[in-house]
Amino acid sequence: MAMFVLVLLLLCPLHLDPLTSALFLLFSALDQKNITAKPGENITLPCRAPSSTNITVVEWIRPDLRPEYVFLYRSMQDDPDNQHESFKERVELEDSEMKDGNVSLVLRNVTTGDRGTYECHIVQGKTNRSNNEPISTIYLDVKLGECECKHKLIHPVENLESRICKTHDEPLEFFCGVDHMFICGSCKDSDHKSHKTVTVEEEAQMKRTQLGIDMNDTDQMIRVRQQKIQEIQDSVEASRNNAAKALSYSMPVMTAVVEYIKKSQAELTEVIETKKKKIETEAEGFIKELEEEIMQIKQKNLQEISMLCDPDLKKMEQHAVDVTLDPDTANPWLIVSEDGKQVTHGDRKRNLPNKPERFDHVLNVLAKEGFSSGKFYYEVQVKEKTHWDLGVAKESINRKGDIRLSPQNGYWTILLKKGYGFTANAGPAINLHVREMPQKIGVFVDYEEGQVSFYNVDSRAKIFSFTGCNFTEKLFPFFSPCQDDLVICKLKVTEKNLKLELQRVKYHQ
Ligand SMILES: *C1O[C@H](CO)[C@@H](O)[C@H](O)[C@H]1NC(C)=O
Ligand SMILES: *[C@@H]1O[C@H](CO)[C@@H](O)[C@H](O)[C@H]1NC(C)=O
Ligand SMILES: *[C@@H]1O[C@H](CO)[C@@H](O)[C@H](O)[C@H]1NC(C)=O
Ligand SMILES: *[C@@H]1O[C@H](CO)[C@@H](O)[C@H](O)[C@H]1NC(C)=O
Ligand SMILES: *[C@@H]1O[C@H](CO)[C@@H](O)[C@H](O)[C@H]1NC(C)=O
Ligand SMILES: *[C@@H]1O[C@H](CO)[C@@H](O)[C@H](O)[C@H]1NC(C)=O
Ligand SMILES: *[C@@H]1O[C@H](CO)[C@@H](O)[C@H](O)[C@H]1NC(C)=O
Ligand SMILES: *[C@@H]1O[C@H](CO)[C@@H](O)[C@H](O)[C@H]1NC(C)=O
Repeated sequence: MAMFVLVLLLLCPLHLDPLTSALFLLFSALDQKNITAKPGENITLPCRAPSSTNITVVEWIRPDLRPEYVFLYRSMQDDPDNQHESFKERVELEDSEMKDGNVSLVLRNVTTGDRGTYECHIVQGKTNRSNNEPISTIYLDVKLGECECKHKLIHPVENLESRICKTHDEPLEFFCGVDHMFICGSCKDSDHKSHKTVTVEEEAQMKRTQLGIDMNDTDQMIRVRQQKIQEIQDSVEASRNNAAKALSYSMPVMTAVVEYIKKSQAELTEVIETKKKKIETEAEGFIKELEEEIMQIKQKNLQEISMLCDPDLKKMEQHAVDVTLDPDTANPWLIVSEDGKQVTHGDRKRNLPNKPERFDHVLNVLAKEGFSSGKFYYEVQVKEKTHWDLGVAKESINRKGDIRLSPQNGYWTILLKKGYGFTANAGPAINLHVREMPQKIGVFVDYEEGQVSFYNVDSRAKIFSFTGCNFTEKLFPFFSPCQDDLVICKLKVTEKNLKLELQRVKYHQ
């Protein structure tokens, strides 16, 4: 970069042109034609052939340039192919017909680079080229305006020394294209004789041109990139606009959609809630109705059951028999009343003969009447008693020692026992649930059906039934008052039953 600036400074016309003008003053042309011109002028380099006949070749050359041709005419036409670049489009013969051997050359738009010696060569007819001396030599000097004062010319240049050849003390007027250095006229004619050299002005011009191209290229590249940036910015802007547009279009739509969905959701929720509530209310109503119906059905059932109870028990009562206790079977601690209707736990064990039919250990007693067919019914008062057994037993039961009451052992009984509750002795005991403790127990037996049923006489409700029994022996009413007493109720016994009973008693005895 520094180098570049230096070259620029060095080549800047403002500094150079006074220099070159000064150089012109320092130089003195030799024996030749001198022409002086100002830059931008059109000039004519005069040349006339010795005769006007058959000019076949015209060469205007600058011996210091490569290629050296300033202008070339041959084969009946201009030949620009070998022409030095700097003269292209700027030169032409003054008289294209070369009348009178007039081969003067017009040089347009003179530049300081045109300064130099020009030689005019011609070939006429069949003349031999070996002796081709120039027919005209012209030294062209290009001067800038009025700057001819030495003092004035030197002054603007600060370091003139750096522009003076160290070897020859001559101005560095040329640039050697081979060694890439500034040289003076003497250098040019000696060390650099075979080198291609150009004037400082030419070099400057070239550099300027090159620089222009480079700058043009750089400018172009910058321009391309700026254009790209602009395009991208435009595209971004377009995209931004599009996005904004899309947003501005879509936002209200999306908002509307969201609003719609929210509204729909709310509506749906409400509908569902309403439906749910309606169904719940309906269900509650139904359930209430059904529960009421259940209650009614239950009440009806209860009524029906209690109504049913009545005729049932009534039927049983038709089979009432007169039952009397058999003192011969009573445990020695028990006392049977005179009429055989009551059994009481005595305060002492009586001394009685141990008959086979007597319970010797357990506080039991049987009735005198045994039944081996038909149906019979009797009632026992258990009011306020806390411990008793009641039911029927078959004749062949064991009456000695401890006894376990169960159908397997020939007993079909129920038991109330303080601390144990109300149970049926059905092998494994079955707990009996009653609303209130019965005051009077009704016992009904259907021998053929194999049924023994117990009733609460006052509530006319069945307490328990042994069913499906296989009776094969005579059955006797069975009582166990424990530490208390039991009373057999007096029932209205039909004539028929009385007769039956008598038969049974007879049979028993
Ligand atoms: C060319 O010129 C030389 C010397 O001037 C002469 O000897 C020679 O014959 C010439 N050639 C022709 C073809 O004219
Ligand atoms: C050309 O100019 C130089 C220097 O100014 C001078 O020495 C020389 O005599 C001039 N030649 C003619 C032909 O005028
Ligand atoms: C030089 O010649 C060209 C072409 O003939 C013309 O256009 C131009 O004006 C001339 N320049 C000067 C300074 O006379
Ligand atoms: C050459 O020709 C041109 C144009 O015809 C003319 O103006 C000029 O004076 C001629 N030069 C000579 C030296 O005859
Ligand atoms: C003359 O040459 C200069 C420098 O090379 C250039 O800027 C200018 O345009 C040229 N003028 C003509 C009329 O060709
Ligand atoms: C010149 O050219 C003409 C026609 O081209 C020709 O007839 C004539 O002989 C030539 N003269 C010389 C001296 O060559
Ligand atoms: C620079 O570019 C412009 C336009 O592309 C063109 O007209 C001009 O001749 C160029 N200059 C150089 C020195 O290449
Ligand atoms: C009842 O018992 C008797 C005698 O044990 C037997 O022969 C009869 O098959 C039993 N009947 C039923 C239905 O169990």
